[in-house]
Amino acid sequence: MKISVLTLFPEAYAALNQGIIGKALEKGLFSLEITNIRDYSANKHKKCDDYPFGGGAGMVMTPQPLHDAIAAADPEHKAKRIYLSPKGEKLTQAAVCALAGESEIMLVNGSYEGIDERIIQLDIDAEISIGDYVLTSGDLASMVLIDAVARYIPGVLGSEQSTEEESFSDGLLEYPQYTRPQEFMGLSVPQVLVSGNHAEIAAWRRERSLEITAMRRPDLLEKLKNRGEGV
Ligand code: 4GX
Repeated sequence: MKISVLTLFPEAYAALNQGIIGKALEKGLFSLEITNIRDYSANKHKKCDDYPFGGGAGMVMTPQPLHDAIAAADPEHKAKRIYLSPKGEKLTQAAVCALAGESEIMLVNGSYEGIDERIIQLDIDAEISIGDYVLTSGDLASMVLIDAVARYIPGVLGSEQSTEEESFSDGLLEYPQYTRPQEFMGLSVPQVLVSGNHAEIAAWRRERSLEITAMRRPDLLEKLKNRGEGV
């Protein structure tokens, strides 16, 4: 998979050269191509924003640098071109999984009060939001999306980790995890987890998943019931 990113803050993406995603990039399991939108500004000062028509606070990203950067990064429109915005469709695990099935995605990042609407009309295939809050640019949202999508690329997660066994994939929140030592600050690991009885461990984990989901995310349980899944 190829992920291209268009941004005014290319250095921010160094954050992805760490940990599991950094390792996956080193191994070439997917590629990341970062384009600095400013490099495409035809303005003599490399300006990429201007005042909004109609007035109002803040600045809007001008269409020319964005349009030219998009055309240069994806001349044959092979990529699914995504604009990150609070107005977009909410990112879910199902949407992440679907995006991981694309061969190329492009993430277009707006700063300030957003980008000229004509870019969305002309060049963008989908608008995605990572949640109902407002960031200063799309870049952290893009990195969230890249991180979540990368987990589905074969080889990115170790064989012991899996995208199957965790929260949201089966529609439930995850059961609690424990590791050594067996006692810490007077708190013991639940006895069943050290019993060696795998059926009892699985049953205990299922119970804890159902319990925490009922407590914190009853909406998720409701969804499972409506899908006719026995929970
Ligand atoms: N999920 N932001 C986009 C610029 C902007 C402002 C107004 C359109 C309208 C965000 C999110 C997010 C901050 C990215 C504002 N674009 N992106 N940017 N929530 O908050 O994805």
